[in-house]
Amino acid sequence: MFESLTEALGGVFRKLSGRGRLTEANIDEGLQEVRKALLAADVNYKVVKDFVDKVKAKAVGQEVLKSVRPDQQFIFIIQKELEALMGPVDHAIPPAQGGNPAVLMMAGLQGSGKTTTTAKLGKYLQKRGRKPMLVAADLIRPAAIEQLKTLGAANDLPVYFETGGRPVKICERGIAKAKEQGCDVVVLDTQGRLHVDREMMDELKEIRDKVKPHHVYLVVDAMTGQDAVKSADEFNKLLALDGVIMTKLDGDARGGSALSVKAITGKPIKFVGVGEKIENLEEFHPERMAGRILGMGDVVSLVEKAQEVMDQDQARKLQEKIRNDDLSLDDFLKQLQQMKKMGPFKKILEMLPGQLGQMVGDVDEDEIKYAEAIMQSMTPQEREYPEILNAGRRQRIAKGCGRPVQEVNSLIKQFDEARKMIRMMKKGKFPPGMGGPGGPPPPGRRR
Ligand SMILES: Nc1nc2c(ncn2[C@@H]2O[C@H](COP(=O)(O)OP(=O)(O)OP(=O)(O)O)[C@@H](O)[C@H]2O)c(=O)[nH]1
Ligand SMILES: [Mg+2]
Repeated sequence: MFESLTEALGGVFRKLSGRGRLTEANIDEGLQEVRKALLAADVNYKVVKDFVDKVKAKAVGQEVLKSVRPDQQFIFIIQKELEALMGPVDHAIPPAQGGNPAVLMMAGLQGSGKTTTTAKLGKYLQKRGRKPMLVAADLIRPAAIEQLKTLGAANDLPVYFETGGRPVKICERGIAKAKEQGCDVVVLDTQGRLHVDREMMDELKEIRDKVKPHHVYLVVDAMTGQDAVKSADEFNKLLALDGVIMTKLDGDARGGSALSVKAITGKPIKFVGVGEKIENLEEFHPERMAGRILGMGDVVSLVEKAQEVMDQDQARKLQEKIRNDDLSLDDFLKQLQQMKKMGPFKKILEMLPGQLGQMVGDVDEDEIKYAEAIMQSMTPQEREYPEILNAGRRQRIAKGCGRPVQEVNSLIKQFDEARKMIRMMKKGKFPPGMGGPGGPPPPGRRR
């Protein structure tokens, strides 16, 4: 997602970086490329035109600062405009009032991800101390109720359902039930059709008018590209949406729809779905997304993710060990296992800023699995004191995990090197390219 856009923009910036200053001519040339890159990423053409005009107006009127390179200046303007294009976003979910739960209504076309997102949002809220109740109000698709019940049961989320009847009544009774049980937020799952049609819209409007949800969210599938934007516009006109939840951003969608939704509908993306699992729902932050598009990485999300899965206690112990210089292979293994909880490595690395992300960009998931297997074939003593790993022990480990002994050797070597690097960093000597106090700045790929 966004890789080709990032690549293309990187090319534009590299070209500009050789110029002395921003002139109208080189701005035009750069913008021409930006325009092409955005269109290729499937951004709506009207949005592209507007965007380019705005960037140009800002860039041309810009005081040329001596200390700032033209490419940096250009990137800064584009970053700010990208943020403005997608934001601002308020993720707040209203609180319960006078014992009445907040009500969130989902709407969207068939297969966009409403039911999955209903459960994800329930989990998201539960993690933040809310007491959600999910309501199965899709009476059209035969398996819809079962699907939500299963998701609820697997994730400790109560689900209100009836086997037949009118969705609007089911929603009303579901909300009453939620109130009775002390739930403070209700998420309504509704039916979806292949296209925006009269019957679906009448039903959704009826629910909206009678139930008066605090927020109506449209769930759209990023993979459907500009169609997602078009349907968002139609839904918005009929339902007056509060926000959009874009799903399947983990797929190979080009991402243009994420850049177009707000400009076309006036409603921001509030959350994004990044996988099929219940925890794969993230708040949408335009400034982070803009950073990611520009190849500067989404370090903030990465840190948040790490904090969510890392065992704080273990992290503290690890810091302690690094300080005392007694890092063992056991710590290495634990670290690897914690990292694995953050999700596929490829996804993690995508969030790192340009150069760093590319440097480690081709990690093989299998290699990581093998490394884990090798370390698990060691005895606790061997992991604690890697020095004792002689040839005989290495042979045994290789047999134990079914990997060639060379692989065992290279893992031990890597560990040694990591240890050396940590020692160097502790002494204030940073390895090339990693910056560090007083050292040269990292050779940014894009800036
Ligand atoms: N990869 C990926 N798959 C998703 C995501 N969100 C939903 N899905 C998948 O998309 C498919 C459809 O999701 P549903 O939640 O059933 O969609 P729906 O909108 O309720 O569909 P209908 O009830 O038929 O209208 C399922 O296979 C989900 O697992 C996402 O963010 N990433
Ligand atoms: Mg559904």
